[in-house]
Amino acid sequence: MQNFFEAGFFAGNRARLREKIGSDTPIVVTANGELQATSDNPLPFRQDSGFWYLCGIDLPDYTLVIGPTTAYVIAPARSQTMELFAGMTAPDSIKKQSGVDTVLSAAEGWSRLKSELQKSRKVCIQAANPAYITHYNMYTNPARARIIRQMKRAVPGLQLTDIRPQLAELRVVKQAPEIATIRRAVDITCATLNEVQCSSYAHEYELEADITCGFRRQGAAGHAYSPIVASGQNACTLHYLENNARLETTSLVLTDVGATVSNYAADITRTWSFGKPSKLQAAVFDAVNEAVQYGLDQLKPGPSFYDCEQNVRAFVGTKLKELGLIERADDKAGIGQYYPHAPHYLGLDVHDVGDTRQPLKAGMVLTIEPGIYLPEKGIGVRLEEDILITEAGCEVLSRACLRELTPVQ
Ligand SMILES: [Mn+2]
Repeated sequence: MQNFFEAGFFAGNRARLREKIGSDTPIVVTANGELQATSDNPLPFRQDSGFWYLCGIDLPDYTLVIGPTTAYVIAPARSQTMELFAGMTAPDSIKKQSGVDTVLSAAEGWSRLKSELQKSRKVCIQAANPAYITHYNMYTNPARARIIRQMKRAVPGLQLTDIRPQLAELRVVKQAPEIATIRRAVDITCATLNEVQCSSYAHEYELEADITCGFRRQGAAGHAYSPIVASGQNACTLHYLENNARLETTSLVLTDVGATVSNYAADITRTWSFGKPSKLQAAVFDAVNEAVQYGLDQLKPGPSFYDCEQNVRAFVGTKLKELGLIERADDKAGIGQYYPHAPHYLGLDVHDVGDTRQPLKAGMVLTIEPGIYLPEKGIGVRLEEDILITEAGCEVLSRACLRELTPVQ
């Protein structure tokens, strides 16, 4: 798979971040650590997106220090046994990938960083998430909290500045190599979905297996997030992940999947029918399909993503009223019940960073994903397109993917 990222991309990101922060305070950013799955077996490693954006190193436990003029990388301390199992990473490959010329051992790097922090008394960091995010019912990677503790212990009274907002401002507008990479991930996802939509299956997991196969066969690293293959009523559980049910010809099937390439995500949803759709299934599909088109007409530089999304919601309201599901088209609570989504950008994180209230700008990548869910009828329809904002309006990156209720078999 072609790698679109050269050292200059990461060096540019470091320079832009330094400029945005507007001070000489050292910036210290840590890689993620490995998380345990079972005994000595880790979960698949996923790099911290902010760390990757600044140096392109895809390995655990490295530390990046960006000083006022130069940067250096601190390698993790590893026992000989660990190196035997995990393999050594040559400093040269790290220099080449990141464009950072200095790679220091753990001992040397930490002693240098400590003396720099003792002088500056201040450090810029990506603030740590809480260890457990109650809203998501999810533990977070402890690497950021760990490095913050380590620095505070080394330099009592150290002042921390959170750089996540500045980093998000940079990350939300995509550069050429990022757009090329997202395009690749989206193309792979489209080609795979087109294949599976024109095949027949007896179970959700068979469909999932062919999607996974399609992604890997075309060189993607895998799924950007856990794939959702949900038929009938299951489609009304927005993050249904079991993917185990039998596929009935009377049910619609919803797939929400995205390949990942160089850590960038695609995120495409299609809903289709294996048999002849019922009148209601067809009507709900048409309503959602029209909402997609309505959304695409809104997206251009100028208005905020949030405002565009509000307009799509209002449009879905008129459709829900036509379907007889709500009495007033402006019934916000009613719309929210059928259409519970929040808008999101797309990038290194599938729900990427960036303020949705700022005006849209060329280079932003986002998705539009209207859906209507009727659990009592066993119908869930969602359609999701990946979109690049351009000077002239927008480009639907996922346009190659069929968006039909009954794809030709
Ligand atoms: Mn999405």
